[in-house]
Amino acid sequence: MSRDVNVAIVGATGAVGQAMIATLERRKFPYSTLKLLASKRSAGQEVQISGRTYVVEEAVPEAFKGIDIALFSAGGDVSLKLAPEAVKRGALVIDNTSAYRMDPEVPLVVPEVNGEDMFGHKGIIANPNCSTIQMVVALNPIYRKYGIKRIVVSTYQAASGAGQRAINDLRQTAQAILRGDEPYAEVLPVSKLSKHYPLAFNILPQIDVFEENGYTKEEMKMVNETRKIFHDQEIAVTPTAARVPVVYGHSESVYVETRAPFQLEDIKSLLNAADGVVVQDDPAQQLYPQPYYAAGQLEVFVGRLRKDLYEDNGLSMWVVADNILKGAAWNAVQIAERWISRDGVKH
Ligand code: NAP
Ligand code: 3JN
Repeated sequence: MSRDVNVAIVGATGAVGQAMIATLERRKFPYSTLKLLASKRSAGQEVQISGRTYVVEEAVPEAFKGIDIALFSAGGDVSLKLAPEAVKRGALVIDNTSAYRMDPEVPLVVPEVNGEDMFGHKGIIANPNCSTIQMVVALNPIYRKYGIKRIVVSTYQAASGAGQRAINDLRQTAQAILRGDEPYAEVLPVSKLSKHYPLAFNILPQIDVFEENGYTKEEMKMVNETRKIFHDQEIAVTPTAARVPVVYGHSESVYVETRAPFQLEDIKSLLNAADGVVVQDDPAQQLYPQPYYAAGQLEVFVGRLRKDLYEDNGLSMWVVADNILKGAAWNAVQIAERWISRDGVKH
């Protein structure tokens, strides 16, 4: 039995925070109060939501008094500092950063895949990385029936995954190149590094910083998060993450080796019946998922389904989703919806 809840959004002025506000409105989420929190810089800023004016407040511990659900997307440092403060004051925290994802005490949840895990939380529920979310939604029905031994995935990630500044960088480098000028890039591949490359008319095979093993942090998130969500440390994940000149919508080429043999038609039926999945797979009609059309949608789109030419248990597919919605804001709001519909707001 649910009742109206008091919700706070931390990082409300950011790309993900704005999408969280829009998603709460789109879903008619039953909040009785909504508190918008950001840094000191934005305190006092006014935001219009469904004809009402909200004033952004600074995110400080006292701001969580009386809050039932706090949606965090202001970066890992802010979550590490303020999520425990929100929990201490009785809030359920749904955290969009990587701060707590691999903490064994914190469930890492994609509702279509391991929704039940959320009910074991101790105050914080973590939202996975966007690239992991769309991949596991597409793989879940296959994993449940046939098991998965190995995944080889290449991502084609949109600029919006790196925030508003990266979107601006894509636009201004595209305009410069189209004018015939030398592009001046300021943000990507990683904004804290001094060396930047234009994303326009280009592909950057680096998302986040490199680790000692030669994989990037983004790639290792896909490895570790996938295993945690499926509760299966045996799955081998081989990722390559790249940034492409698309504004919204991550795409992934996914090759998977199942444990048991499968028929392709059965995989299509499973995906057609799966929660949160839309199959777009008709080569005769040139029908396949594309980020241009997935932008603004809540589902994960799957197509280009085909059996491997050499490996009997091998399957290839193309998976696309809106990285800011299913990859972040919608997954978080979906967790909040499940929480209030099953247990009310008490925890
Ligand atoms: P963004 O557009 O740069 O927004 C950052 C937000 O954080 C702004 O609202 C900013 O407020 C706020 N903020 C920054 N420092 C703060 C502080 N000290 N105290 C309180 N608020 C502070 O970034 P974004 O693209 O929305 O991403 C935000 C975070 O979400 C990322 O760092 C990441 O952890 C997470 N994220 C997750 C996924 C995913 O895959 N699930 C995808 C993208 C992002 P001001 O306006 O006041 O600066
Ligand atoms: O680059 C992308 O497409 C997704 C980026 C996600 C991101 C960006 C900055 C910090 C994350 C994340 O959610 O993994 C984080 C982080 O919290 O570590």
